[in-house]
Amino acid sequence: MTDPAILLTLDSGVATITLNRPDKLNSFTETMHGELLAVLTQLASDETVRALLLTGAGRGFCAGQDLSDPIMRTGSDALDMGETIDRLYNRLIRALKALQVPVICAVNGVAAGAGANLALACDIVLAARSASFIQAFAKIGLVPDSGGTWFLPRLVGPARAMALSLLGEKISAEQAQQWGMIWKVLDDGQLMDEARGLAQHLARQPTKALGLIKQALNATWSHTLGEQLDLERDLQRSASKSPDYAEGVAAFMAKRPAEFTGK
Ligand code: T3D
Repeated sequence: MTDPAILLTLDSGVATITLNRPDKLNSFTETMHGELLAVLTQLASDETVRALLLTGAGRGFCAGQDLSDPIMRTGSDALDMGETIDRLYNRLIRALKALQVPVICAVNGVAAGAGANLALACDIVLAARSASFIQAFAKIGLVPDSGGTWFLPRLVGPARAMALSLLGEKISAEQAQQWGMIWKVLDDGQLMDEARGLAQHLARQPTKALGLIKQALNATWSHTLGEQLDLERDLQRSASKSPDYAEGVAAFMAKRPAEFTGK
């Protein structure tokens, strides 16, 4: 029996997904896509889940597409990468970005190609000091996908996004942090403890409000200031009607820690 390509654990409101093809640096096969999408779909409708942590097994985070997978039939008429991008990678990134709960990525090793962009699609990205990021696409005659041409320029600016994409150069986790591509670099031995701690912290916060914050910040890129002010008004109206807002104010006034339910 083959090992599952995706491992899922659920604990105290935190879902942890581990990409689990360590001997291939957790690169994507069609099977892994199917398992990951199924898990994300399951989590999206599970109200007990209040934070998601994504990481990889072994020494890599994810090396993008498994170049030996049959769907990569190079030179064959049957190959329609537009179709596989639509059906697999675009669905994955859309499903991940649609999650209302905070998504933390713990990049435990190399993140290449679609693996790098999968990490960038997450809300808070932590990386081990030994990890690295590579827009590997141009090296094999492809174009960055999985949202890379959308995330990268917004995170690091157009000059760095262009050079990283055209050169396919590996950058270190520290460089990625200095450029604002990721949130934090941690010593390798501390990465998972910190990532779990962060996920557990977020799982105790006002989940509904966090979802609305994500909605606001994700919408900002295509909005004028006027549109964003209107959106903030609408989201604040919604947040202010939540039980967690009532609890937050009550706890503040009573000088006690808030006990948010996520509602
Ligand atoms: O279908 C579609 O829609 C297409 C979508 C495409 C999206 C993409 O992601 S395209 C980009 C694909 N990814 C790459 O081009 C990256 C290829 N890998 C590498 O460049 C290097 O492996 C790394 C820089 C990531 C890591 O280098 P290193 O030296 O640390 O490790 P390694 O020795 O190269 O790899 C370790 C093993 O993993 C090795 O297997 P072996 O020899 O021990 O049996 C290697 O072949 C395997 N591996 C690594 N990446 C992939 C892979 N096997 C299949 N596909 C991979 N992407």
